[in-house]
Amino acid sequence: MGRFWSLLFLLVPVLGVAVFVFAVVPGGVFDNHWLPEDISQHGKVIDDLFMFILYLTGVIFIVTGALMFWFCWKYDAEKNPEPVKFTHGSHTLEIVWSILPAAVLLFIAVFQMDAWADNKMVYPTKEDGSKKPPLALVTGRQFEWRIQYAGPDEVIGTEDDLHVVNDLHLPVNDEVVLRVQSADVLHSFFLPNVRIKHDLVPGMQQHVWFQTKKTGLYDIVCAELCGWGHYKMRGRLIVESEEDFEAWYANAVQEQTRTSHNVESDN
Ligand SMILES: [Cu+2]
Repeated sequence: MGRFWSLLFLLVPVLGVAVFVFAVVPGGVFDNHWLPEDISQHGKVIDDLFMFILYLTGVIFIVTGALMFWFCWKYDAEKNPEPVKFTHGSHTLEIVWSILPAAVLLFIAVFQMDAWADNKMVYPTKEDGSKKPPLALVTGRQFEWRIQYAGPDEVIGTEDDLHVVNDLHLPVNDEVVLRVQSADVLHSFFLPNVRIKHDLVPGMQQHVWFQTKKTGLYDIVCAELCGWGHYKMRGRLIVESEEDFEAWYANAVQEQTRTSHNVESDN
């Protein structure tokens, strides 16, 4: 019976690695079902860190799985009639397996510092050195994304703001700052293709910034279970050329003015 359990244990690392391989092989069962396409300037740094940690933990996972299999196989009770001798532990071993993971974690902490500082600490500035104002305010609420563009005066909350729901249009290649907030519960503003994921905490005004490098239609996802309708909290990120963005913006402003005039005349 011990042999059966040994082989079952061996299945864990074998299947784990197989699933990973299937996921990365293009044209395979899952057809490159791994990280979504990266369309941001800073994405490579994040992906490299991710892969580094994946390979590191992957090696430990395989070695641990193989060792567990080997011990189960070798010390099967049916094949080893001699009873086990228990010891009260080994100080040396305990020190080694405490220091090794601590050193690895410390290494990762130091290794990722530059990536964190470059992408999260250095707030974008204008040419004159002043802080770049947010292009729009994104509000997560049960269960949609409210987007409010600051407009020509670059101030959010004024008359010239443009209000949109679920569709975030952005100009490509521009460094974009967004102010993000929640109107009710915890949400997480997730742009998978831009490698941005930011928790929205009620009562907090926060900023995210990034620079895209490719036009196209991408997803906005909520990455925090926020209630019964969480699944439908899906928006669209439309990255377009400067001209297309300007054209869309002018058109949307016109549309907004027209509908608000209709509402006024209805009253
Ligand atoms: Cu949600």
